Amino acid sequence: MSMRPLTMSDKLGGPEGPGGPEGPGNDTSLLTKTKTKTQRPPLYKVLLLNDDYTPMEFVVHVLERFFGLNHAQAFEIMLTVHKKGLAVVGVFSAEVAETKVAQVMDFARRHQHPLQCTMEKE
Ligand code: TYC
Repeated sequence: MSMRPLTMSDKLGGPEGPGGPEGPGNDTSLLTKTKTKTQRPPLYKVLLLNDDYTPMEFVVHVLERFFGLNHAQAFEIMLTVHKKGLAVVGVFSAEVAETKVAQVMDFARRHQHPLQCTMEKE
């Protein structure tokens, strides 16, 4: 029995690999990954500012009423503002921060206290 030597055209796995140029074993394609970036909305710090006239009890009440703090937390933040000049009382979305600032400013004005509340982008 005589055998001729194998050649490339016998497709048994020459330089191109088994199955020809794109066949199994010779995948030269690049993988494309799709990365989904989740967008977080910008956050805003709501700040309370110190002044010489607003009563401490009024500030504590504001913190309990509009920021959902318990009495101890409210008293602590009020004291921080009193001693340091200002404090962050919460971090919120733009819409919620704007509402809190407006509520505090309106409440202080109605009670004729000069209490100031502002917001700033984080
Ligand atoms: N400094 C005020 C006082 O001595 C108290 C105060 C605290 C006022 C916090 C404003 O945001 C404030 N009566």
